[in-house]
Amino acid sequence: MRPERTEERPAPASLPEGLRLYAIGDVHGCADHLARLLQLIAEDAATAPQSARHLIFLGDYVDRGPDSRAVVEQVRAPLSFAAETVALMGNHEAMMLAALDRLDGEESVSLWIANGALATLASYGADPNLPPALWRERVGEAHCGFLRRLAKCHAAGGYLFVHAGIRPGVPVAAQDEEDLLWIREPFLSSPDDHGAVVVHGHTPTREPVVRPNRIGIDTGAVYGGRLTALVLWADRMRFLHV
Ligand SMILES: [Mn+2]
Repeated sequence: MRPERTEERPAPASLPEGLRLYAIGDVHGCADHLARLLQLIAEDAATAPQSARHLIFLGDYVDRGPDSRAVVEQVRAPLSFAAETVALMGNHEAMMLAALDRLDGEESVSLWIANGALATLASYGADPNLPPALWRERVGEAHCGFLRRLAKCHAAGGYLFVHAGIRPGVPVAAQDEEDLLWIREPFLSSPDDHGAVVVHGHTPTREPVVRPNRIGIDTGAVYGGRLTALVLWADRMRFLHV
């Protein structure tokens, strides 16, 4: 699909002057999409040379798609156009870590396998028939440590960035980690003002969803859709798609 840079439009919240923020939705092993999207972001960033550029990955780097290892590598790599990069944890990273650590024994392994782990294991050259302790060896301490240290949410200006969403009516500081990584309803249809506009991935839609209280940008790259970045600055926004 052809790369697209949408027209700028009013945003539902604002960022401090001089800050330009890029948020990237669920990648799921689509390393080629990510490389093309980062190129598009670099081109967009060049149009705002005076701004500080921050990059936020919304999680779900692994599973289902062709090259999870390469995606994790790309997310870890410092990017010349971004002064700061924040990588959030998705439920797929949580499942992967639980399986590698065998937190709930066999159950955590079968949950991960049922959610696209075979593609991830293949990308790391790990044999799914061998015990998970050996998978962890293939993934390596650098990647395991990186995944373990991923943040669960990030706030900037009038926005809150999180993988899945938040539980309506619960203050951000009191949110359950499970909700931040997994929630769909009642978050998705909630009309509540959450105190910040929630920017999230996790629930794929054909086009980004823009509501007064949330912006969803998982456009299902791994299901044949596009990979999307949301660009935010001042009280404006646009999307980049590949
Ligand atoms: Mn997810």
